[in-house]
Formats: sequence, C-alpha cells, structure tokens
Amino acid sequence: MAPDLKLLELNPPIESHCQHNSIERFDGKQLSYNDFFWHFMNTNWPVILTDVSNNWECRKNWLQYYQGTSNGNRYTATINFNYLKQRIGNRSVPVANCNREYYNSHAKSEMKFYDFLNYWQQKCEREKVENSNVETNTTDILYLKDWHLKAESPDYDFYEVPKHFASDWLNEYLLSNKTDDYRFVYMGPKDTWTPFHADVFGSFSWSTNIMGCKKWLLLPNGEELKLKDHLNNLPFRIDESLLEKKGVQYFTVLQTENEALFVPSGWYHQVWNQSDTISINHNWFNSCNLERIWHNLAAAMQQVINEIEDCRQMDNFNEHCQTMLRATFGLNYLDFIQLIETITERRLHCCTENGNEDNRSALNSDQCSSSSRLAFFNTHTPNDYHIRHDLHCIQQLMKIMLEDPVIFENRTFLYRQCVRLSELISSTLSLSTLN
Ligand SMILES: O=C(O)CCC(=O)C(=O)O
Repeated sequence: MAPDLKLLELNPPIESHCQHNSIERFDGKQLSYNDFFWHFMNTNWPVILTDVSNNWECRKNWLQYYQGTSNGNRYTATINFNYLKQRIGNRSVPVANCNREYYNSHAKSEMKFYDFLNYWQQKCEREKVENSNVETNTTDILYLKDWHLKAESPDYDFYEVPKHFASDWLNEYLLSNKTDDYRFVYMGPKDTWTPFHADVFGSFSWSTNIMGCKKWLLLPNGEELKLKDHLNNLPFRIDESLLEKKGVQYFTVLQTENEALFVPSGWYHQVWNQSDTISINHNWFNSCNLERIWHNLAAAMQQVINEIEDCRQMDNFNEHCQTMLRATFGLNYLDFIQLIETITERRLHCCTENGNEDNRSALNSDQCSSSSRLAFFNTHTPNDYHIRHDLHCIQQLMKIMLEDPVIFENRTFLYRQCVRLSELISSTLSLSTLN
C-alpha cells in the first residue's frame, strides 16, 4: 500500500524584516514547515523545536521510565540496555575516547556494541553508589558516535525525520544511489563531548535528544576567526572564558529530551553531554544552503590547486586535483554535479509526468518508469511551489558554477553538465513567477 505522504507546503516568502538575536524554542507541532524554511533555514539561524519525537520507537523502547523523581518530573528515564542488546544485536560500532586527543580529534576505534553497553551500564551503576571510590576522571570516556545505524538496519524504523528537516538533498541523493549516508546515532555517558568544529561541507545539521541533556556553544558564521592562532589553526576545545576573552559572540543552548536543535551552515560549535544522552543527528543541505556548499567546495579546490601549483604542467592536473579534493573535502566537483543532476531529475520528473515528452526522454529512464510522487524519507512530499523553487535555485547555481575558473577554463564534462541542467530546467518551467 502506498504510504500516507505528508505535504511539505512551501509558499513564496512574504517580505519580512526578520532580525534574529537569540535562539528561540518552538513547539515542533506548531511551527509550520513554511515558517521554518524562510525564517530559520533560509536565514541560516538556529532554532530549537520541542516535542518532536513523541512517537518514535526509540523513545518508547530504548528507555525505561520510572515514576516519581526528586527533580519534579513525573518520570525518570534510564536506558533499556536489554532491549538495545536484543533489538540491535552485537555488531561493531564506532567509538571515540573523549579523554584522548588524536590529530585534532578524539581517538577513535571500533568495539562490539554489547561491550560498549556493558561499559556504560557499569558506569551508571558505579555512579549510583554513593561515596564510590572508583576514580572516573582519568579513565577512558567512551562515546558511541557517527553510527550509521539506520543505513545498517534500513527496515528498523526507530525514528522519523521531522517535516522541518525533510528537504535533504544530501541523503536523498546518497540513498537513491545506495551509497553512504549522513544519518547518525550518538550514545554517550555524562561528560562525553564533541570538540569544536563546523559540520562537513558546511552542511546544516539537526540533532534530536532521545534522552539526556546536551550543552552547546554555538558561534555565528565568522566569529570563529577570532580564535585562530598565529598558524591560522582553530582550537581543539573552547569554553566560555576563552570566548569572552577573545570577544567572540556566542550562544549557549541547553537541549533537553525530546528537543531538536537546528544547527545552521558553517556555525562552529562544541557539545557536551550533561547527563547520559542518546541523540539522532543528520547532516544535510538543500536549496537554502546550496550556494554555501558550492563556495566551500570551490574554496577547498582552490586550496588543493595552491598546494600543487608547481605541478600545473603535468598531464591530467585537473583530475589529480579532483582526486585530492575528494580525499580532503569528502566530495569533488564531479560528485557534486552528479548529486545536483539527481536532485534535478527527480524534480523535473514530477513536472513532466503528464507533460513534455522531449524532457522526459532526456531524463534517466528509471525515474521515468516510476509513477510515484517524489517522497522524502518515504514520508514527506513537496508541493509544486517547492519543486519549482528547488529547480529555480539549481538554475541560479548553474550560472555561478559556469563562472568558476576550473569549470569555465576546462570546458569539459562538468561544463556541459551545467549547461545541460540549466537548459533542461528552463525548457520545463516557466520560472518568471518565482521571486
Ligand atoms: O552531539 C554531539 O556530540 C555532536 C553533534 C554535532 O556536532 C552535530 O550534530 O553537528
């Protein structure tokens, strides 16, 4: 049976002078997709959404609830270690040691899931014992993070992507290609933490707390530059006193259970788990931060070119640069244009389903054979304005990309792809009504 799709209703922006100066909380059921899109994603400003995970399987089953607590809550949640073991099994999981620094990150290793859970359970039990003599400060503090549980177990529906975060071109592309993904589970005892960083490619991220409390320090774009040392390096860790000393503007967020934080593109942040915490996180981009991603990619390419400038005369210089770019940035020009091509074709297909035969034949035959509506994460479907807006933004991007010296000067496959996509979009749509 076809899934019951929820509409992502996007409307043209209404002229508003939305000036942000704090990070607000909104009820996730009350804030419309349209308002989130224009006021937060499109202005690249953080927001907290409350009550987002009420019906998620992981909230029901990964936790155990006890009635009556000292801090005024009616229920206290603890981790249901037995359920996790039985439902997920004893597979290898990625673990960071938050007490060990390794090349500007935490030392990482693989361990068996049951071993991690046993470590965590014993830590919880030790901490429950009053006046425990066990020294915890100097030992390993293990954080299960960046775990691709959903990709490993695609049939296990332990959460749903909130509608606000459903327009996600990165995972849409990767999942349609059945390759990697940027959907993660994080589980860690109190005092686990993530060092100072901005997210991969300059993507957005969302993080929903299934249990526990995270403290975030978030810096608006560019404020991190005040923290660079004489070698242009950013610090591994920050705290409020450092930020105050350097005159850095920042926000502190305490994210509690059942809340989602939207982290904008390029905002540096550091995160501490204030208590035992489990969260689900995605990295993503879409029409709102597409140009930022492209500019980051082009800047990373320029860095690669500068590094091997003295080899410019060698054969296939550009290909070598692209290989290095993929190794350092995680994406190169070819990967990016392939992603944009997939996103474009999936949207053009919706526009041409009953229409233009010429464009239909120019599209990938797989896309054309499907008569289903475009659905994000099998749940959310964009309205027509949304589809046209996405295409319009891609067309704007193609203009920018065609001016990039690497693409313009080489006039190779990449150049032809940009022209092709731009022409396909133009001939399919009358875009004059879009702002
Ligand atoms: O929760 C954490 O430890 C880190 C999360 C994070 O950095 C992110 O979602 O961007």
